[in-house]
Amino acid sequence: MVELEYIAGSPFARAVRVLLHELRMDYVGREAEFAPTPRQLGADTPTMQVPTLRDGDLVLWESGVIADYLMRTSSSRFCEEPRLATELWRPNHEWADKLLFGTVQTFGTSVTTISQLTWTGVTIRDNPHLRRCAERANRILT
Ligand SMILES: N[C@@H](CCC(=O)N[C@@H](CS)C(=O)NCC(=O)O)C(=O)O
Repeated sequence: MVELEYIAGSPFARAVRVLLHELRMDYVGREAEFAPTPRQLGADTPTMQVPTLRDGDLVLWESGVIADYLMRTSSSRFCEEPRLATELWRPNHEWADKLLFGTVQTFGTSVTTISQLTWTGVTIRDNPHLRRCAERANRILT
């Protein structure tokens, strides 16, 4: 069974958990219970981030790579209605799907940058880059 390391507030990990649910895949979730140090989070990966997926000896990080792997290796949901796409990008909508996916990832990066810096005492009020992140997140949503 695959194992997923995650934290509850991570939008990247949430996307992978939603996909695991949609694929009807059982998994062992390893949720960090307190704000861990970067060294503890994603300790087996170069990015030191979550989500991290383990499937036997295989360790994967980056939510998009994990999603791609799960969709290609799982067959559990593809005969059920409504059918799921079998790949991350629909063949006839490749560029639109890639743009949408990249934009959602950028939204996640913007909001997690704001929250992680806010936890360390740097707020949107103090910091022009965080204001830009907030503006970007807002624009993506509208
Ligand atoms: N591009 C990565 C982003 C993952 C990410 O930003 N994870 C955050 C949680 S939302 C994290 O692990 N932060 C801990 C840290 O940076 O130390 C992905 O898609 O998986």
